Amino acid sequence: MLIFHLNQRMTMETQRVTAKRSLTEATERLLNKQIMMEGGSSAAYLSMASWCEMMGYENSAQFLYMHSEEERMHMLKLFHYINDAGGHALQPEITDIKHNFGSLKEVFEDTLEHEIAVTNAINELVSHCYEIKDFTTMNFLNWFVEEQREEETLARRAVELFDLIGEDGVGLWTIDKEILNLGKAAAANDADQGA
Ligand code: OFO
Repeated sequence: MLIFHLNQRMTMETQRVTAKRSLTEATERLLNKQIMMEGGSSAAYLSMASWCEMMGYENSAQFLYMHSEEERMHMLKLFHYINDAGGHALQPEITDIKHNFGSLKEVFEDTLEHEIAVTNAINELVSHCYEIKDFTTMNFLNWFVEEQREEETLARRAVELFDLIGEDGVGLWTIDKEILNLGKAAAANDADQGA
């Protein structure tokens, strides 16, 4: 019985490997690279959240824990797309996580830098799809294009708070509070748009 199941499974796997598909190997590779980036974002924000919590920046920690979950959701979106298109989504190995930060401002400057890098990577991916006329994947990636526009703006607004409010006196306390407000406003906006 076990042999029958194994044979059946092997037949299915062979069929899966040989089934025709429109997704090219190059696109699959690039999508897997993007999985690594989204997984890296999730891990980086989790590490930032932990540092903020440890330092007593409770609101920023909450914002970053939420953001880490969101990035994991982005990674899973790519997993399902690749597998549904006949490819194989690969769990990325994530290393080189930054655990310590010089200040709260540094956390959000790193976030902004990271979001800009992700936007550039998504744009590269879209441009590749356009060149090879893979409009199906390009259409799927449009969601990420829009998401990056919002996330880059959100990170920029967070960094701006430091100059706007100033860090002296109750400044840092206020910034910490306002950062969570920014996050909540963005989440409400996403919910309105059904994202
Ligand atoms: Fe995945 O949205 Fe930003 O990085």
